[in-house]
Amino acid sequence: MAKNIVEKILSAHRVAGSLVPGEELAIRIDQTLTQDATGTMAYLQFESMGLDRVKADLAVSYVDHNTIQVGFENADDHAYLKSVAQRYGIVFSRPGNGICHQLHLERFGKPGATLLGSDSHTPTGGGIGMIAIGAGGIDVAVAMGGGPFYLTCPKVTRVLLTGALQAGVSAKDVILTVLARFGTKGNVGRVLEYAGPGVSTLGVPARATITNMGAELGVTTSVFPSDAVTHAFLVAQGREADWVELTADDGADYEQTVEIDLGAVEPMAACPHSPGNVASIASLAGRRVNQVLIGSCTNSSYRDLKTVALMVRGRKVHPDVEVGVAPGSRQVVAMLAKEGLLADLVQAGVRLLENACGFCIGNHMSPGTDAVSLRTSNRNFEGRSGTLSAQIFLVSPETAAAAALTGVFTDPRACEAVPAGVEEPATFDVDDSMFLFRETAGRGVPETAIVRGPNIGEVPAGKPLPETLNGVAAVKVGDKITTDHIMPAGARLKYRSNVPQYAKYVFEHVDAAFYKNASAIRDAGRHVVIVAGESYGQGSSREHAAMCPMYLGVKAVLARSIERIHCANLINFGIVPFIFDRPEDYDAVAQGDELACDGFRSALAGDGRVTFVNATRGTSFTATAALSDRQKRIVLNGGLLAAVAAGHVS
Ligand code: MIC
Ligand code: SF4
Repeated sequence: MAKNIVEKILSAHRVAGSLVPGEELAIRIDQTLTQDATGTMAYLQFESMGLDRVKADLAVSYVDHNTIQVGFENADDHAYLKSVAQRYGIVFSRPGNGICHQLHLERFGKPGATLLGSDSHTPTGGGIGMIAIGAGGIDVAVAMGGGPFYLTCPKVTRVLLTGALQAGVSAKDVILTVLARFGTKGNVGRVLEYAGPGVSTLGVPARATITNMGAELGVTTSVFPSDAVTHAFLVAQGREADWVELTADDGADYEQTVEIDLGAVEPMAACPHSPGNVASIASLAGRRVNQVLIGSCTNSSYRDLKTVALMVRGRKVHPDVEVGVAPGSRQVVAMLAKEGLLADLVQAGVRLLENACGFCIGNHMSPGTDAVSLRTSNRNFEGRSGTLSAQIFLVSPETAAAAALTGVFTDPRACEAVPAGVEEPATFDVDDSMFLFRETAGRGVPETAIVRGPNIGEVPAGKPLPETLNGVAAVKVGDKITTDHIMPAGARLKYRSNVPQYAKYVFEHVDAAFYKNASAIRDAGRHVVIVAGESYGQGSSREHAAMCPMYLGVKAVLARSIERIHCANLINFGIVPFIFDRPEDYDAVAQGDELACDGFRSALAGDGRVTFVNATRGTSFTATAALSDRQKRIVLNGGLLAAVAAGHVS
């Protein structure tokens, strides 16, 4: 039977379950990646599984998020991660090597393979033809140990690309166009498979920009074919042996096909405060800009930054705009330096930033009050930049550089500085010396002592689900609440390895009293309930957005809808993800309401439909947690680790 690319990779990796869209499927994972902000917890959980080494073909531990090192915390984390990597056979990417997704694409990504990463932008690997999925740290820990990854078998949408991009328009504008079409919610359980004659006009890093920001759609992942362009990229990286051709069979089936004419794509921006809030640059032209930041895992490749350097070459950045560039990897920095392009940036007045996440996660270069900041990154959630009142717009490198020069939103097609077209190099400069422990990868060095500084805490233990829910709606939030709202990063990022400390900041900018209220409810022996609107838990994969609420006594989230990765994280930490059976029942619950349910545990063991009695209002309503048998065993035990320890899931 004719297969699409998604079906080909999934069927080759299926270990259990069904390949019918909508049903539970378990797949073998070939490669894993972690980054430091999610990695410490992932490895603490891996350690608790008692294995002597990793079993996946390749496991890489990157350090790219917490590289600011104000105080001892980040450095403690790095030392812990390094020692774990050496002991268990994991490749360790030292701080300073670059951003996990850019590095993985350059040095390890393989067409046709599966990759699971504890970061929501792991789908960047789809640009090289992988099925690359973001997940919580514990799911990645299980995969590192050789266990399968469970997902809902996705529906596949074909995105047919025709034509070719105009000068000044690039991959970021394509994914912003896709976001304008699909929005950031309602795409759960879907994969986008790119196809058509336009594909061959895009280099691998451009494809990776598109699959990277597919995360903002809420899809499981996005994937491109592996073709002659992929071959050329792998040859240029000295990795020709990793290439295989991968295309959809003629007559392959898709749930849906949408067409995008690349020639009609215009320069676009995602306006505050959602990546789905897309407008054309033409409609914003002339508006003042205060800050321009170029980099992040979306747009920090050699091609992107060379384009920027050529645009500012021999010019000066506007005196009212602060401009920063953060390259994606050492390879990019070294090649820009060798070709004199770093000098072009510096001479133009650009601030050179570390090749790390930095500004993107709000722990660097927060803008001023009410500032307008143009960024090439992928998320502009309110407050993520570190400045609540800032207005963040997400744009292409070309649009960013044009604004850096003019001080206002400028359509790059009208900017004479845009170079005619920057090609991918025939050879990249390869230097893998900052990837440690490659010789012992997969085997490890068992005698390595694990380094645990005072910042390295413990994973909180989950408790079995109670028979009676004695709940209080400690907080009621609206639609599109992101994991940045639930568990802020930025200045708080350094507490990632210390749950009791980090838990103090749950909902910090949404309801500053949440920590106090939830702790009081928990300490009174009651259960904390979170009430939410649509698309709860958008954005990052950080399992702390489930782990810290669990620590504060949260037992249930009642929402209109919940996003995929966060929903899986809730289950993994013993919090039941309920969807209101009637969406209007959301309106009838207020913060502080007492929500009780007798037979809570038994109902979940059954069909998952539960009647909640609102004792405060004298009303009742039903909600359902549609869980697979495996997921039921996990929540009933109080989370994945507890379920594994009890021998109830393997
Ligand atoms: C993000 O971009 O939000 C992050 C920071 O990379 C997160 C991971 C994290 O919170 O550590 C992600 O995308 O999953
Ligand atoms: Fe790092 Fe930003 Fe990419 Fe997240 S989105 S991995 S913070 S660069």
